[in-house]
Amino acid sequence: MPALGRPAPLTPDRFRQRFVHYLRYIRGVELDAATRADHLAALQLAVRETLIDRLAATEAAWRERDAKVVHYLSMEYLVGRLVRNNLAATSLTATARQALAAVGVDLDAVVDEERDPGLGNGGLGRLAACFLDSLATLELPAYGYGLRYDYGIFRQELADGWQRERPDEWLEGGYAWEIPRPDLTVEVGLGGSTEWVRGRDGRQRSVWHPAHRLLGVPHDVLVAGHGTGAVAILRLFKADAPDEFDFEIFSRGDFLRAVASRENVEAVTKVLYPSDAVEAGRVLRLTQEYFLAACAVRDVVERFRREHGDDWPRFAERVAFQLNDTHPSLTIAELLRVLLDEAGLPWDEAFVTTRAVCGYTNHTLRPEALEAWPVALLEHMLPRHAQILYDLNLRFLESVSESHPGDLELLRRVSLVDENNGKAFRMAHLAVVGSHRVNGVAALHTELLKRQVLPDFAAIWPERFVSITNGITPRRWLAECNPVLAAAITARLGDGWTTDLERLSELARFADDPGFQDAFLAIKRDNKRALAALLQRVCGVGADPDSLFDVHVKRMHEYKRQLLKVLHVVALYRRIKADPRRGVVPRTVVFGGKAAPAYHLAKQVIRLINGVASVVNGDPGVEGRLRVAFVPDYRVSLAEVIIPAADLSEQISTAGTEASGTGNMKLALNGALTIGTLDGANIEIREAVGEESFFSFGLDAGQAEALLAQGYDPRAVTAADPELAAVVDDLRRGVFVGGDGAMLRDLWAALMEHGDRFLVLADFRAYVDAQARVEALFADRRAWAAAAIRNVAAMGRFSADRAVLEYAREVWDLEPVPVRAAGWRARAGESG
Ligand code: 26Q
Repeated sequence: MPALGRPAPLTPDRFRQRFVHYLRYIRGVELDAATRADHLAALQLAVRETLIDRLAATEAAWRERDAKVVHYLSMEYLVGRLVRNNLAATSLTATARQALAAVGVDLDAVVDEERDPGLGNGGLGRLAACFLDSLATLELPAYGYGLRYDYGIFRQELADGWQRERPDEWLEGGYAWEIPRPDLTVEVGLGGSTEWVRGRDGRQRSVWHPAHRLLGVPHDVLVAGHGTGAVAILRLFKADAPDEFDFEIFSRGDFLRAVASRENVEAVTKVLYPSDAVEAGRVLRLTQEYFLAACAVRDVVERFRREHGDDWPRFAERVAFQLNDTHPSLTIAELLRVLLDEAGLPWDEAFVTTRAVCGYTNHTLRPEALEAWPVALLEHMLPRHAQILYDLNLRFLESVSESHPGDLELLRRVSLVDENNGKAFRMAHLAVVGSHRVNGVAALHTELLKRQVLPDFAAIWPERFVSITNGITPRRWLAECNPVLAAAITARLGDGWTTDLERLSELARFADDPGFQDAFLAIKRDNKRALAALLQRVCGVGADPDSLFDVHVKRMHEYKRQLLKVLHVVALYRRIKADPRRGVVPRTVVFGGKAAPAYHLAKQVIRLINGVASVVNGDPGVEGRLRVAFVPDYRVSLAEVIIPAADLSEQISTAGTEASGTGNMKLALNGALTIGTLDGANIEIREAVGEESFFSFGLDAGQAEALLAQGYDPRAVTAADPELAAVVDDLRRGVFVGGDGAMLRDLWAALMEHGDRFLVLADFRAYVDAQARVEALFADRRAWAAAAIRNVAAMGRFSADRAVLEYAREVWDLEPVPVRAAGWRARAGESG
């Protein structure tokens, strides 16, 4: 045990013993009969043992200091594969490699067996995972709370060029990283009614009698800090039915109903909603959101009570909650309920406490993506919470009318209840009223949030709004996914830069050093060869590693404008066809991303990309000058291969629509130059790397907004540009889908008949011109290498460590707690 002095160093020999032990006693196989899956599980368990030692040390340190702890609440976590990450964090990579080699097992092959837990959609979920990595690394006491979905984001297949969704059975065969905690199971109520009763103090209080009780069973995944002994705890709740649930009904002989009810309960964490578009308003989604909030609050309150009894004034000194978008915003109502009804606090005290502990991060400006739940639905599902929300609204509106007497319009606008379109609770308003800080995720985003989405709140509480630009963990997104580049950097800067990313700035000294340029280009070329092999394997596309690797990977969305990129590809193809001997910069265009299953236009774009790919790749006249690949099932583990191989990063959202972006940071950190609009964090990346190393183009947010407001005529824009007109006409005629003009008609119509709401046509010419500037620079290998190296050197600010430290200071008031007990230091021979 770590508490009893230094553990014996974990030698390869002892690691091998652990490995063989788990093979035999957990998997029940001997070495010679073990499969790859057995190897993976035994390896995971062997590493997990070290993480569990660290957990004990971490919790002891928190307890000893009586530390404040932040609880990050998110419906999504995209943690990715963990073997490589956890080996690196515990300094056990070399030990494990030797240990496995000694029994004839290749570590890299085992690592490749691991599945991605797809418990998220995209950026918001991956951000949560990066933040846990940083919290652990910075020794900031943290829990992540989430749901343990049986089915994560669907697996994407292609059938005739169309997206087809397949269930993601990520738990099949077990998930060795998780530690079930049935002893910490919590109870969650749902439905039923409320009743007024007179308390002993003579006051009337509301008592909730839920109709149903569900259980939340925690499953913990430990997130190891790098260069420290600390871990963060990712606690995922699985919905379960209490035993008596079906037993009562069962004993009445109604077996089928019993099964049905149990299944209804378990359905709550059955599947992740695969959408940040279209959906919403769904009962099951609201149930999921409440389930997360209720499990988290119960877990935190129980721990607080064990340690501090009912010393509620101390609650806000020990606890912070961070709401990852409005999805967990019922946390505010649930905490109020517990403090009022269970702790018996007066309203003002309950509210001041709730607001002091909660912080809200907004991730979207799109009005259709702002959550609003029908009042009737919430009253039915959570009658006591509905009461509390009405009380809260009343007090809030009273305070507003005191400071703005007579302004009824203002009251209508800021109310927690939208009275316009069939009464609904506005979750963003709840999150702002119930939090002491509200943050946007990039400077522009926060400005637009204050100006467009929540202007009245920004006027009432200007000090409540702060901007915290997103970041990414350089451990996963450089050290692990691009180890040779990382080693080249370490050779120049020494180590330590992965936990102090600003030190990358020292790399600028080597930008004009031909030796480092050659090394950089050779590493990039190797990464491109690895990606080319993958493209051959999964897409049947042969790519030349010397071509420009042009990468557009992210969720499929109109506002992200994959369509603009395809139209550019069509233009390039037309140029080659028009002038077959034309000298061009050879280019490989790589797309990847999932479309929400109900998102028709996004699915049409996937079909178009695949149509263009098959025509272009199948045309012998192109002679390798242009290749197009759509990589199916884009996910964290594929990102780790694609991103290190990119030359050019496509960040081309309509200005004012992408809150921040984080793929933009990952690509730039791996030495891709960016072609991008002045949107989200692109603006800050451009500022950091300098205008000459960033290919910006197109309308800015103000211009885009103005153009759409004043009315814009896509047909006139198209008619005025012959190349664009020809490209759009190819789309209309179905040239890339076998001449079927009907198939992608809606896509064409979105541009030409429905106003081109994302300004694809408006930005087309500027985009094509910017691509010409890209080609000119790419043709000069040394100039490109110098720019790309400067680009990497400028990425220090985009570490998730910086972002998390800003939250700790400006939102959570959280201090690190050193955890040094478990012999964490990387030394000769390494120790565990
Ligand atoms: C809401 C209601 C019902 C069902 C689903 C949802 C839902 C699910 C996922 C709403 C939104 C999301 C995901 C949003 C997201 O990923 N946003 C991205 O967050 C990143 C991290 O801040 C930013 O970098 C991106 O700009 C932003 O698009």
